[in-house]
Amino acid sequence: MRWTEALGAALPEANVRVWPDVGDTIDYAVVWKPPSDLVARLDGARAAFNLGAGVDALADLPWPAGLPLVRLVDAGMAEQMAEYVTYAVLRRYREFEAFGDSQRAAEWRPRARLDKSAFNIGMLGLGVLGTAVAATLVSLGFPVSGWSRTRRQLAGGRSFGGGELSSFLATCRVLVCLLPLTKETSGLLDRRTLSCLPRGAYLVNVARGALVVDDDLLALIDTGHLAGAMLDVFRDEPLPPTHAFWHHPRITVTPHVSALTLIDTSVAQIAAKIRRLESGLPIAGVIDRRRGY
Ligand code: NDP
Ligand code: OXD
Repeated sequence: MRWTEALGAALPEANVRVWPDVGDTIDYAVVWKPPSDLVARLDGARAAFNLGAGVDALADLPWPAGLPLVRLVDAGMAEQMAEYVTYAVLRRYREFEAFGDSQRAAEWRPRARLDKSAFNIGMLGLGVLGTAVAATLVSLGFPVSGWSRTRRQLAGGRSFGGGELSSFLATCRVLVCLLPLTKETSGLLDRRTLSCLPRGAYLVNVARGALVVDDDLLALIDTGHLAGAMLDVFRDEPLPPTHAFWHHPRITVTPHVSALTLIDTSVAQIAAKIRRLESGLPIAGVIDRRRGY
């Protein structure tokens, strides 16, 4: 198994075991959607490492009090996210969907250039990934604004804090969602909030499906308030074959691939953190269980 081999190679002194054959003592756990039986065995462990940036699947499990839960920090995902979102934004800004419609009708229809200075991209979430994506879009000349719990510095863009969501949304021609899924953010993108976007706005969701209320999104696209959406994440994954998103002409679906967990980079990050913990040093990426991310 690639993960076990990579961990063994990065930590030759470690005894790497695969659940459920993990013996009686676990010092460190490396998990993705762990079963509660495993979590219940972690009394005495020194840390649990999640094989992803999002930790929503760790909520509501019986973690020992005080056990540090550690997420991946970038680990090669920021570059992938920037690629995916740049594609979505350029496709919208350069109107490739409209050219596709023209091609299907065999119509030669040049379109005037859109005013880039008025084509604002809004980042919901200005963390590790949101900030990296914003920087790429700024480098392409797009005006970018961002919303986060606490107001962040956004180089070349305007930043909004928690209570300013509707003012932030009103600025976005494209809204890119890179928020963690928590009790506070679940269902955040519903009819009320999505209606704060200007008419013709476009949604890119690369965070978690449950941030969006599916029926509200569909209704707002069907009434023409929103132009469409590019969705990489869904409430149920795989997206059920009968779901309306699959066949909607203004929705693009990808199968949770916007930023894949890269084995070697992730293992290197985890191994480096284990070494720091063993030396009594602090590490980045320990989640705040109360906040949920
Ligand atoms: P970070 O923890 O670095 O950033 C989270 C951002 O969201 C922060 O800016 C934070 O605000 C903001 N935020 C959190 N809660 C709220 C809230 N209630 N109101 C306003 N802002 C809030 O996470 P990452 O950037 O590393 O990752 C973001 C998410 O992307 C992950 O949680 C995961 O779900 C998703 N993801 C998806 C992948 C995919 O393949 N589709 C791959 C990787 C990640 P503040 O700065 O104030 O703390
Ligand atoms: C992640 C993911 O959170 O892959 O890292 O979705």
